[in-house]
Amino acid sequence: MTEAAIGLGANLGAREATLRRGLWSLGLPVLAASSLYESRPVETEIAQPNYLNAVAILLVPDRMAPGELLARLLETEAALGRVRAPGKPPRTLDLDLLLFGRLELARPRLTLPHPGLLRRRFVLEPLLEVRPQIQLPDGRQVAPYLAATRDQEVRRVTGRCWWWRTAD
Ligand code: PH2
Ligand code: MG
Ligand code: MG
Repeated sequence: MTEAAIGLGANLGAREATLRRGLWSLGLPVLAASSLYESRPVETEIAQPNYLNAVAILLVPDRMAPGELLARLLETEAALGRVRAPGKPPRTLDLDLLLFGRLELARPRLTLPHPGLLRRRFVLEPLLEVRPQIQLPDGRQVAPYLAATRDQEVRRVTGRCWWWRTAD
């Protein structure tokens, strides 16, 4: 079994409900899910609504390769209404593969660790909430990188039980 970290994001529609449905739809054991965090969109030219983000740690069976997990993330995004377009437009659901055990990979469609991981506070805060001691595949601790993202405002808006509700 491998532990994978995924980033979840939504800034269109019923954001929290879509994140919850997305996480459940993956059909993999969830070892931990962070609180939900709200932030303004970063790294995009297009004016758009605030994001809700979270990070989840999934338990991936040995028979599932990282490319298969990525395919499942993309299928789930599509099933929940994601329309792909250039320029990082707003989205109902974005599921990003951040870490897959201690694997390092540089393929055209999949880079591990996720290239944006260390510079995005909306990823670092929730990741460190659920795995405060997490390391990169090369052994570096992730926690010290949080300080450099101080200028990005990220607000924790729920506790950690948001994904465990049955209301929707
Ligand atoms: N995702 C992006 C671009 N910008 N900004 C925030 N705050 N949260 C996101 O999830 C996000 C973003 C592209 O995936
Ligand atoms: Mg993303
Ligand atoms: Mg994505």
